Amino acid sequence: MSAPDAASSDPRLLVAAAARGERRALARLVSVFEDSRTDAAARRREALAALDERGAAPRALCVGFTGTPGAGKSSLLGVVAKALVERDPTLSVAVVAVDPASVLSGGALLGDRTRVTFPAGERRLYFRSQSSERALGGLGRTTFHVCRVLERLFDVLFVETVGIGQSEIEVREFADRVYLVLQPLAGDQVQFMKAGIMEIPDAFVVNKCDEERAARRSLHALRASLSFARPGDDDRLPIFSTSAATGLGVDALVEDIARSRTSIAPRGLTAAARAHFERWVATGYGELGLRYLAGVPALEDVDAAELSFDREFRRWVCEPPPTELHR
Ligand SMILES: Nc1nc2c(ncn2[C@@H]2O[C@H](COP(=O)(O)OP(=O)(O)O)[C@@H](O)[C@H]2O)c(=O)[nH]1
Ligand SMILES: [Mg+2]
Repeated sequence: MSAPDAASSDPRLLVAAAARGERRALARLVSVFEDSRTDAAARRREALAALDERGAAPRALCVGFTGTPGAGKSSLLGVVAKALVERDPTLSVAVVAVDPASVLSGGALLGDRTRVTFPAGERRLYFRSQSSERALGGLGRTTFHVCRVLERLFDVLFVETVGIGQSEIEVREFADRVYLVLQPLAGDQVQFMKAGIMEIPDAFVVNKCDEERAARRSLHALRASLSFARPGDDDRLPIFSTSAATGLGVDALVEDIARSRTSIAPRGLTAAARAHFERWVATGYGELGLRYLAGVPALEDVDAAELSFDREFRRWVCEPPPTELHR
C-alpha cells in the first residue's frame, strides 16, 4: 500500500503527514472538515483526537484579508506568504480564500481559484480555496471549521474574504488582525463609507499602486474617508500602498504582519465559536432559527470537544424547529 492510501485510512498517519506540510494530506484533512455527509463526523472526531495526541494546539495568528472582488487580495497573499516564510525559516503559512459563489456558473467569481500558486516543494505554505455559497461573499459554511484545523498546523493563517459589509464583520469575529484591501477605482471609498466598513479593519491596503495616478487619487480619497469614519483614529491607522504585480510596498506590509505575530497573542477560534454557531443557525434557518435557538439552553455548550457543530447539526436535522414557530 502506498503512503497516501495508508494516510487516508488512518487518521493518525493523515494528521502526521499534514503536520509535515504534505499538501495531499492537508487537502484530505481539510476535506474531512468540509464534508457534509453524516459519516464524516466520526472521521472529524478521529482527526481531532489525533491532533490532540500530537499536542497540536491552536497557535496561528489569524489574519483577515478582505475587500472588493478583484482588488488583488489573492495575488497579494501569494506574494506576502512567500515573503513571510523567506524572512523566517521557522514560519509556516496557510491561506484560506473564500470566493463568492457565482450564481450562473456555480464557480468562483473572476475564476480566481488558481491565482495563488505556491512552489510545489514548499511545505511551509498551504493554500485552500472555498466557495462562500453566497453570491455576495462572506464566509463559507465550513470555513470556520477548516480554520480551526489549520490554526493548529500553521503559524500564520490568512483568511481571504470577498464582499462589502458582511464578510468583513464575519472575519472580524475571529481574526486577530484585519486588513481591508482596496484597489484604485473611483467609487470604492464611497461604498465602504456607506457600509460602515471603514470601522472594521486594523489597517488598510491600497493595492495595484503600480497604476500610479489612480493610486494617488485613491490614497487621498481613503484618507479623507477615514477622517470622517474614524476621527481621532485616522492618523494612527496604517495604510499600505502595494503592488502584487511589481512587489512595490510589499516589504512594509510583510513587516507589519511579522510584527503583529510578536505583539498580538492569537485569540484562537474557539473564542468565536458561539457567535459563529448563531450565524450558522441564522443562515440556515433565519429568524425562525434564532428564535428556536433562544429556547434551547443545551446549545450553550457548542460542541467544543468535537470542534464542529456535528451534534447540533444532527439535532437540527432530526428535530427541526417546532412548527408553531412557523406562524
Ligand atoms: N496592475 C495590477 N494588477 C493586479 C495587482 N494585483 C492583482 N492584480 C490583478 O487583478 C486581478 C484580480 O486579482 P485577484 O488577486 O484575483 O483579486 P482578488 O479577487 O481580490 O483576490 C487579476 O487579474 C490580477 O492579476 C497589482 O498589484 N497590480
Ligand atoms: Mg481572491
